[in-house]
Amino acid sequence: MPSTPASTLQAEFLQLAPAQVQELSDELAQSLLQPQPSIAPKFLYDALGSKLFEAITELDEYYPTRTEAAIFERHRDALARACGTGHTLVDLGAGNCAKAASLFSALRPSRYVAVDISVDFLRRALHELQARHPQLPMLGLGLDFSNTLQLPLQVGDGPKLMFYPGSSIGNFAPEAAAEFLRRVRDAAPGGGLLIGVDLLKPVAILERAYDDPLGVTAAFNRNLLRHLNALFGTDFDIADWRHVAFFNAAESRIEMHLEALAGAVVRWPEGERRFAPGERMHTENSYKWRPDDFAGLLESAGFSRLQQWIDKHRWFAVFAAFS
Ligand code: AVJ
Repeated sequence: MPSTPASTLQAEFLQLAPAQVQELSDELAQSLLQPQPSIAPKFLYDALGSKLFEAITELDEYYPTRTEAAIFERHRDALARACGTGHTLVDLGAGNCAKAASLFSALRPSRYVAVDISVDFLRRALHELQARHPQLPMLGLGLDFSNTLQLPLQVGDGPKLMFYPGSSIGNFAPEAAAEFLRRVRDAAPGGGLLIGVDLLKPVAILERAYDDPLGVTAAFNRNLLRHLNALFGTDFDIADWRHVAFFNAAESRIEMHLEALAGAVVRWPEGERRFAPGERMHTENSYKWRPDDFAGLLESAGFSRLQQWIDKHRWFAVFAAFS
């Protein structure tokens, strides 16, 4: 009988503070009764939403993922020199874990901690990754870190490199982004942060990335309604809603909305809301930064010794920063 080598590890998995459905559904009901409801982008990520986002990252129009990957690839040695090796790599919003995995050989972490709200998707990704890296201790955390970044003891107390790629920081307005980054810093005392951020660029390029002709981003956005129906017992009819995405120059952000086509109505156990044609629900912001402004944001959150890497089109930036 073939025996498993003693050094082959099993990924550990923890689900933390599973979302309080009652609290969340009260919040949702309240929002749905506003003139212009807004729904937190975290609800885009059920298991299907995570798959649809993965499909988005393969679109020609969606430049962030491949531009960031090219920066990682091109500057892997400089990144490793800046960040050091042998730390606990904490991947915030790990998704399919591909970005972190691409840096394992350069960063040589001693431990990999993958955090994501989309628990089932993460669990599968992590088990596949563990099979490919049998010697690297891995821990999966099912956690909504938009509320808290309290990491459990299982993460260990080794030096940490926080990893927040993909410009997910773009979901936060500047003030909230600063606050979030402060929490990241507090979660890794004496450690570092490696973060990707999408940059300001011509509007046509931005809008095409968030409203692709194949309709994958539209499906990703509209899937939120399916997720809400499953979580909260709303009865959104997906056919009543269309995807809207545009660049808001005053706020320097892409906005995604769902717009009622004809009169739409949604009912839930304790209420209902009617929408006139053209009424919208705001589902996501994706802020676009100037490199200097983002450096200022990192500093205002208490980070120092900043380094940055930018692609030749100046579409995307990767920063290393230390607490
Ligand atoms: C995962 C938040 C980085 O803002 O580009 C992609 C999400 N939304 N297409 C982004 C997203 C529509 C993405 N982030």
